[in-house]
Amino acid sequence: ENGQCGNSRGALIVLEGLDRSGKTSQSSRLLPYLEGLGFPVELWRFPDRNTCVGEMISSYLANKSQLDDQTIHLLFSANRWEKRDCGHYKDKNRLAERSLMETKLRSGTTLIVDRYSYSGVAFSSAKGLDIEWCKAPEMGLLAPDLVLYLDIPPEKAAERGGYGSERYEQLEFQKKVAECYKILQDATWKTVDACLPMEDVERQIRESVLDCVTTCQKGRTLSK
Ligand code: DGP
Ligand code: NA
Ligand code: NA
Repeated sequence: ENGQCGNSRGALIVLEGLDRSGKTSQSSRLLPYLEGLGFPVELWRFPDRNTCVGEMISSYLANKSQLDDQTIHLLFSANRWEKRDCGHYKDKNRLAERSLMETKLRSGTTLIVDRYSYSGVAFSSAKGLDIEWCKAPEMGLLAPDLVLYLDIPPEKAAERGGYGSERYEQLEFQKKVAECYKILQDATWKTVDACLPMEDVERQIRESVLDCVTTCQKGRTLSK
């Protein structure tokens, strides 16, 4: 009875947090949980490195290419836009086959998304870019129903198995990102203490998500 019916739509659930905050583990644990309850659900992530834009982002993150801060900001944003949905894309065969966000949600599929616009604004404004300028290209993307912020002190995150070699995985920079995230919190946010044992984090996430998915099924419209 949890499946799609009538006007019901899927929920757009976003996980945010610093690198090594546990988003990726928690989102992959959330997937089988919701599936087990009978909800149609998919796990997405941004950046999506599989598109042409995503390949440029990936190369930048690996320090294999250099781009100025504004340019990479707009590419991250474009990577979200290309996965959104747009009526006129449907006429173009190449894109028609892609499953895009709005179509998925309308058809009743819940999306768990590992990073979204908040990463876009937090990571770029941490470099010193104007926050309003950073927000502008995100406007018009689908608004999440729930943002789960996995809260962890940057020092603690850095201790977790160490960072990889990607561009942003440095303690001093992550401290700035954490400050920027704090400014962005809004009514859709649920902050979860990511320092708790994994099972406790998981339990809190499950509770909030179940609430959200149930509300969305009752026919809340998609907002932008
Ligand atoms: P991930 O694949 O989740 O490890 O993300 C790769 C890195 O890119 C990570 O350090 C966070 C950062 N990032 C994710 N989204 C954005 C974005 O929209 N803008 C910027 N500037 N950085 C982002
Ligand atoms: Na990362
Ligand atoms: Na991640």
